Amino acid sequence: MSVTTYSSYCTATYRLYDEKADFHKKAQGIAVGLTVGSWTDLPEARKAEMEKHLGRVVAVDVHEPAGADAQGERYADIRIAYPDVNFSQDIPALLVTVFGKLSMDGRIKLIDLSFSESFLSAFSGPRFGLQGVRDLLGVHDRPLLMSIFKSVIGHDMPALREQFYQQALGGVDLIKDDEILFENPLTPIERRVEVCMEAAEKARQVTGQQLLYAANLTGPTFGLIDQAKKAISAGANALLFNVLAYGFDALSELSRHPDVRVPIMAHPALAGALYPSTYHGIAANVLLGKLMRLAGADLVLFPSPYGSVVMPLAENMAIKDTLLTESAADYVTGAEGKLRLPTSFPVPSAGIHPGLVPWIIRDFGREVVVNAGGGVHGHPMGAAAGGQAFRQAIDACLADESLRSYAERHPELKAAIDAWGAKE
Ligand code: 1AE
Repeated sequence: MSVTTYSSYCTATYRLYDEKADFHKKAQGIAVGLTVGSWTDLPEARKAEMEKHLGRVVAVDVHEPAGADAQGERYADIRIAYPDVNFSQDIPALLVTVFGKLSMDGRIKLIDLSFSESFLSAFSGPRFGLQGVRDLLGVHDRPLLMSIFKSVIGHDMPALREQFYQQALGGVDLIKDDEILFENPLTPIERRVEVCMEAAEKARQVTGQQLLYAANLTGPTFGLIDQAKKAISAGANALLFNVLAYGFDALSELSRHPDVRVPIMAHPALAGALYPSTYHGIAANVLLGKLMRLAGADLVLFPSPYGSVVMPLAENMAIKDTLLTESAADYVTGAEGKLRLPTSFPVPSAGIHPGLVPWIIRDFGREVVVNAGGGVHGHPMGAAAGGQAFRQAIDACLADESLRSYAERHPELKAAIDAWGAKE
C-alpha cells in the first residue's frame, strides 16, 4: 500500500535485529499490539468498529546477511502507520504510542518518525528559528560564534561578570550558561541575567556587536514558565534548556508560551543514554533533529565528529539535514512541498577549538553556530583572545585561506593553533 494512503496517520520506522524472527509477523504484531491490542480474536462487528484504530504495516525491508555481507547481522526496517485518532496531538502521546512498551522489547531502535498534516498542524516549531536568531543579531553572512561559561559553580557575581565580559570582548555572537549551573545563592538567575546583560552592553560599546545570552532555565517543571518570565523580566534575551531531562513537551510549552518570546537553545544532556546504541533507543536525527525542531528549539547542541565527545559524521549530517530541511517530504507522511516549521540552528559542540573551524564549515556550511567553552577560555592569551581566534578562523575559511597562512597575520589564531593544532 502506498504511503500517501496514510494522510491521517503518523508513521514510525524501526530497525529490528533478530537472527530468525519472521519480520512480517513481527511487524503485524507491532501494528496490532500498539493499537487495538488483538485483532483476529475480535468478532466481525467489533472489527468494523475498531478498523479506524488499527495500526498498519507500511513496509518491511529485510536485510539478510548474504554474499560479501555474510558476516553482517540480520535485521529489518519496519514501518508502521499509527492512526491519529488513537492519540492526542502532543509529543508524549506520540512517543508512548509508537515507542513506549516497544522500546523495551528486544533489539529494536526507532530510526525515523513522520507526522500527519493534522498532527503537525498542532505545532509551530521554533518561534525564531535560524533566520530569527540571525535577525536578532544582525548577522547574516557568516557562521555564528558562541562561547560557553566555564567554571561557574562556586563563583560569585563579580567573577561571572568578568568571565562574561572577557568572552563578549572576543566578538562572540552568543554566550550560554553551562548546563550544570542551577539556581544557587551566589548567582541566582535574575541577578545573573542583570549582571551579564550589563557586561554585554559594556562589551558592545567596544566591539559594536549584539549578543544573545542564554541563561540556563532550571528548577521544578511546573515552575519553568515563572522562572522563564523572571529571567526575561531581568533582561534575558535567550534561554538554555536541558530538554531531555524535562521532556519534549516542556520545550513545546515553553516555545509557544506568549510570555516566553526569546530564542530557546536545546542542550543535549542525557542524549547519550538514548541514541548511540545500534540496537536500542532513538536515532540521533529523530531525537536531536526532528523532535527538537518540532518542539520549538531555535538552536540545537549536539556532539560533533571532531571534538572531545564525538558523534559519527553521518549522524551529524542527518541531524543537520533534519534541522535545516525546507522539504515537507522529510516530516509529513506522504506530503510534498515546503515545510511550515522554521529551521533550527545546528550547533556541533564539545571540545571545539579554532583549528577545527575549517572542518565545521566544510561539513555544515555557513548555517552553523561554532561553539566552544574550553577552546575560548583555555586560549593561552585569555578568553577574549580565544573568541578573536575563532572569529579569525571563520574569516580565514570564508576568505578561502588556510588557517596557518591567516595566522601569520593574526597572533590570536596563531597562539590557538600552536596550542591545539589545525586540521587542514
Ligand atoms: C555537547 C554539549 C557541549 C557543551 O555543553 C559544552 O559545555 C562543551 O564545552 P567544551 O567546548 O567542550 O569546553
